[in-house]
Amino acid sequence: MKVERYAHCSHWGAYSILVENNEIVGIEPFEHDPAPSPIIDSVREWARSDRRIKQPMVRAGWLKNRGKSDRSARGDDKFIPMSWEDVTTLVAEEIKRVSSDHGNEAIFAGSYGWTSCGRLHHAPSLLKRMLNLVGGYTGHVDTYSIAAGPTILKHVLGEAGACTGDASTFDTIVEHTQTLLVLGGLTPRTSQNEAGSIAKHSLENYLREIVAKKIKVILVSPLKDDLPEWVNAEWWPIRPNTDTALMLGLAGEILHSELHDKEFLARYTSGSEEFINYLDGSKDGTYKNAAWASSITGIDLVRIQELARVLVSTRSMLTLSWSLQRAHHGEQPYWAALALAAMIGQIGLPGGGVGYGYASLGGMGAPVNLSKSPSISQLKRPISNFIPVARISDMLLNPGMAFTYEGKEQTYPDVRLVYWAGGNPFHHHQDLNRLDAAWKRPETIIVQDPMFTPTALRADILLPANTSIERNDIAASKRSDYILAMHRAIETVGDSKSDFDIFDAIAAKLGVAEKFNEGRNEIEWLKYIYNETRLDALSRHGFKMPDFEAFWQQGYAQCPTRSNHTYLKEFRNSPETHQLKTESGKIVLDSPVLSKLNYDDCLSHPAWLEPAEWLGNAAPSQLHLISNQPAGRLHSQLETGKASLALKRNGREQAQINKEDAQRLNILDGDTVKVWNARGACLACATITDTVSLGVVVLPTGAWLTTTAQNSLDLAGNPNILTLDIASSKFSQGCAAHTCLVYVSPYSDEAPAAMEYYQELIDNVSTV
Ligand SMILES: Nc1nc2c(c(=O)[nH]1)N[C@H]1C(S)=C(S)[C@@H](COP(=O)(O)OP(=O)(O)OC[C@H]3O[C@@H](n4cnc5c(=O)[nH]c(N)nc54)[C@H](O)[C@@H]3O)O[C@H]1N2
Ligand SMILES: Nc1nc2c(c(=O)[nH]1)N[C@H]1C(S)=C(S)[C@@H](COP(=O)(O)OP(=O)(O)OC[C@H]3O[C@@H](n4cnc5c(=O)[nH]c(N)nc54)[C@H](O)[C@@H]3O)O[C@H]1N2
Ligand SMILES: [Mo]
Repeated sequence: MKVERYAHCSHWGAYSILVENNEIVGIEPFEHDPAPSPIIDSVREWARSDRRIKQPMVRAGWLKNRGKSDRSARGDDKFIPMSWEDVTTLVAEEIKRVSSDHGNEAIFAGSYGWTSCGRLHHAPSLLKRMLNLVGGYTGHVDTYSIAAGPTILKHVLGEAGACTGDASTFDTIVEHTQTLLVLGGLTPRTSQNEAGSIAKHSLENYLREIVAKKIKVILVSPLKDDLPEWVNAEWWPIRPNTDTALMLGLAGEILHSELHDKEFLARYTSGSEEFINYLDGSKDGTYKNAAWASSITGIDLVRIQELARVLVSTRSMLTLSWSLQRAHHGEQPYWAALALAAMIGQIGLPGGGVGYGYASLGGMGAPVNLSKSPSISQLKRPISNFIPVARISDMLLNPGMAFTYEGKEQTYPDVRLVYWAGGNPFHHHQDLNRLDAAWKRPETIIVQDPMFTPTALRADILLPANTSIERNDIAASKRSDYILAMHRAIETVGDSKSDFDIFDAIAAKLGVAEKFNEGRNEIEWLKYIYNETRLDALSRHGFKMPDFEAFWQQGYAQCPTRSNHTYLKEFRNSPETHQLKTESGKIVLDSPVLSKLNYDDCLSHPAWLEPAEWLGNAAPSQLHLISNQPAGRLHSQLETGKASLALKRNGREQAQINKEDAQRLNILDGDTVKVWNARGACLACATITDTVSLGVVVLPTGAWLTTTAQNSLDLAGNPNILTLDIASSKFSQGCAAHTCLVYVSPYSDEAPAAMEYYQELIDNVSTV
């Protein structure tokens, strides 16, 4: 049998799949990728996983009573196999019933999740497209990745671009920056992935240039390996969630030494007087100086004083990871960094100022793609109901309750039908025991996913989508310079179908198939969306991309990009003609709008506000939990793939803990530990290290929630059984996952193996 090669791509990069007799026999990285991600080797797992949903199924109790079923049985009831013909009829009837009895706002299709990187079979977009043809749905705003950050930046910079890929590019930093203050990290761990694909993983090359140029790098993070060791950064282990105090302390020191750029503040900012009144203590009696910052952050006072001088006397750049705003009061570090950069006065100069999210995704800081990203339209939504994405449990538990977002009052709809396609809320949401209770509320839950995820286990109707390697698609991202072909490499697994075909079949039952598919099949759609991008590149940028056939055969095409970009350069050159879209047309350091709103959790200026849970209010044996992104997988995807398994110990996730804390808590390296608090508990394997700061435990996300029936102890190590489900603030309502205290103790009881136990959970609900 001949080995065939298929060009393919995922969020973690491009690769070729080698196939012999419908079996994947090898994976080869994309030839132009300087640092391919090991996650590509996990891809073959999709084809042969025991965790695939092999056919459409409906929960027995739901089938009997439909919308009036006993919802507490979700997760325990057996599933009954069903044909595609019958199951799509059921789904269409349910959509029609809920829409006519309760209105379309009772259908929740916010359906957050990363799904596949393909732009045609993009499950959440196709779900919205289908529902928009029959009256719409309740959707969501923002993402779990970023909510507090972009919400405050929109308000104080007039746009969120500085944290979504439009900040100054790395090439200008490498060339001009002398001091690089990294808050959070710049790590290949997170830059492996990019939403929609990444062809060239370039972070490492930029970091090598930073080292070669002898740029001074300071890493402020609870984790030393948030920067590769060879960068030789100075590591400042900070108490989690206290970066705002550090930056205000730096600003206060600069003010005290009269080193602040008064001209910059006057010409380019509004509200600097009020902000300075806060810094120097005129407002609240506390000078925000190095001593004050040191007492909150745990960072040495002299270091802070010295850095304040270095930031103003050299070309300095501040970078903040997205993680900093995924926290209670997550607006504050982003706004405080902007205010500090304004005091320094280098915003808009090459290599100076502040940027957000570098390396949080692989394309952040890389040249920006200028062409239109290929996509299938979601069409126009007839209704406008929405929730902030991370308020899903709040919505399900409190129909009709009021909430605020960006200063405006809204209400939670009374949702009866939840349709989730391409996301895994029992991975991504906080306080999963609370979500589990909220999840019992809706009358019907439909889940469309290739895998029997913890969310799928808790569904009424299961629609098995196939994976990207079983269909044709196109990958593209506005932060990547290539469009990549995703060739179908193997036959579809079991009775699964492509997302497009599933929605097309339901659309037919709803009587809107022609509008849904516009008469195009898969390959015709791919040609159509590719050509839109190609024409756009030519007409707007004079950039020639190959025709579809040439692109499809070669497997990739380059797009026009912009490099050497300095954020706010035009504004700096001419603030009058390049006014920002803010209340003042300038950078806002004190906001009359926020002042009027009078929130206690987002004041009119950047401010240090204690988070709900942090080391400053912890009991002596409590630790701050950092649930960061897993190195060996994308979220919960491919948890049993090669790259993910390589980082588990004894079949569980590793909880990294400082050796002094471990000693104090009687924990030995390799011990099974219970990580717990009042919200929940999970098991993990302790890894003892000195690269995690004191008082901190690191447990990455993505282990599949594997709870035992007896005590709902999660055997796998999913940190979201522990995290706090509160909003970042009333202003942004974002996810606050990085604000969480826990206890860690040795666990000596007998504990089942996590992955085997998960398989039992699947078997328990399957009749076949
Ligand atoms: N504690 C804590 N929690 C967090 C975070 C944190 O830092 N700490 N981070 C948050 C962040 S930033 C994010 S983005 C979220 C991520 O949360 P999610 O995006 O929900 O996580 P994924 O595991 O990527 O889920 C994608 C789902 O899509 C399915 N899928 C893959 N391909 C296809 C397909 O072709 N079709 C269909 N229909 N489905 C497909 C996968 O099997 C998987 O179940 O997690 C958030 N949760
Ligand atoms: N391998 C892999 N890469 C991924 C993903 C994945 O699942 N796997 N997910 C992708 C997604 S969707 C997103 S949104 C991005 C997220 O990108 P990030 O938000 O940048 O990633 P995190 O891993 O959550 O956090 C990065 C580091 O921030 C530090 N940190 C946490 N809290 C604080 C704090 O209060 N102060 C300071 N100074 N540091 C803190 C932690 O030490 C942590 O390791 O990652 C993307 N990249
Ligand atoms: Mo994310």
